[in-house]
Amino acid sequence: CIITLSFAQDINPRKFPPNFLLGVANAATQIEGGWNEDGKSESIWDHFAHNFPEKIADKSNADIACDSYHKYKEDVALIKAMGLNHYRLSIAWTRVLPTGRTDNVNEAGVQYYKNVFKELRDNGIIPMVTLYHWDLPQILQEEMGGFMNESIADLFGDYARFCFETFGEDAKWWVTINEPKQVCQVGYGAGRYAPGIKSNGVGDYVCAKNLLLAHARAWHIYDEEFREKNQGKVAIVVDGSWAEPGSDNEADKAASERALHFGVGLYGNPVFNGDWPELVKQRVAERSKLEGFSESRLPAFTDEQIKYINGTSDYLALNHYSTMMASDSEAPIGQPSFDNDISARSWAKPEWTPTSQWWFYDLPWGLRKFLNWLKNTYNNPEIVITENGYVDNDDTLEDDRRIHYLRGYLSACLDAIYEDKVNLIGYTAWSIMDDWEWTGGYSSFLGMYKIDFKDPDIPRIKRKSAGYFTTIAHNRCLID
Ligand code: BGP
Repeated sequence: CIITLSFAQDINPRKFPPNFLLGVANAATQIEGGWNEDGKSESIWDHFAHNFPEKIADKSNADIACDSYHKYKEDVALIKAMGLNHYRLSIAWTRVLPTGRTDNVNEAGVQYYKNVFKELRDNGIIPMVTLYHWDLPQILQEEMGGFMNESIADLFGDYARFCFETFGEDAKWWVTINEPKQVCQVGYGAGRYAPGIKSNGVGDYVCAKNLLLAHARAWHIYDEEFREKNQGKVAIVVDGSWAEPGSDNEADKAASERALHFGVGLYGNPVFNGDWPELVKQRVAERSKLEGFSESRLPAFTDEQIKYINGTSDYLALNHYSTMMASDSEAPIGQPSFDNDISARSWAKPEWTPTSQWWFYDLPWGLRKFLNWLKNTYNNPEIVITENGYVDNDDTLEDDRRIHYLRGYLSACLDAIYEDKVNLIGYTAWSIMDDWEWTGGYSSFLGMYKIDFKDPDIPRIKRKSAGYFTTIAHNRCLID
């Protein structure tokens, strides 16, 4: 990577393309703290952690978290020192619009984000802003059922317009909704995430439809009212593991396709190709019929809605952490659920080396296959990896396992760019520092900086991986 001539990347496939976004990501609930400070209201995750602590691994909450509400300057300084040119953060709906509606603006909350954007601007760091990283105002959940109600589309649209208007000069990269699969399938289907609604394969899909309408509403608002002036881009984040077929037989290959189309396709297909994936439509309809439902548990879109949603992601934003194996397994009829609709047993191959978490594998070839699948399935979109990182269950500073992971996954990105011609334009690591990991609380570690949550000063402490990522960012080249 010492070659610095302008044609460097032609002859050095370890160098990142000139405008490649290289950064780190985080989300309001997970880092900010100040959960009820200066007029912020309660979000569904505040409520969930306060009222059902037994659902959080260490019974913790995000009341203080990394205290970034007060320490944002320190965070930006770290990002700058690492040589990164891009930071993905989220706005807490509850901080700027405590009632969830635009008739009640919290000026102190708005000022906080203005300060963060100014800090980023002064340090030459490009913000990528997520509007919804899971923190619905609790009041909207209580008053209208959150994503189970179609009118969430208008409310989310109003919130999005408010943010585009208020922060649009600073932020050109927008993400509407982070990981809809987790919002709907885990929040409104399985009930393990806030708001904790268990609905057995019904709410999963009602939520998915309303969420896509909400996303599309925000995209159209940007397109019609702000694009010309601000020249930005708006996308939805899809997430998933790569589903490696358990064997070469056709049934396992079909199981892998099912896992991918139910996982990413449920949200990617309507947005990039129009409508739900065909195999998802067929499968949920068949199973619903056998289960005695009068119609499919997957609500249909009208032709108008299909048109409205199609084409509403200016790039494909992908969160990806791991690979799992998918093999065919027929789920019993009579127990409706999203997982039973997929009917693919997910597990690992015996030859894969386990990591600290049962579900987590360091298999960079999975990312490369996934990127190629997305390229082929969604007509070669621009792709930004909006999250990727190593989950540890111990908080060691000597995090060689994280370095190994980062090296492999970044290398897979470069192979995808130069060898497979995937239109990958950015990579965002999760994360700069340990944070509050939802139901994982403070016992799941993903940071390149450790946070000492027990110390009242909540210091950021450098791990070995921070040094590694800094060298890469400064050289804009993958170092072995
Ligand atoms: C994603 C979320 C992030 C972050 C991350 C952690 O699902 O968007 O907010 O929590 O997961 O990863 P993991 O689930 O691998 O611990």
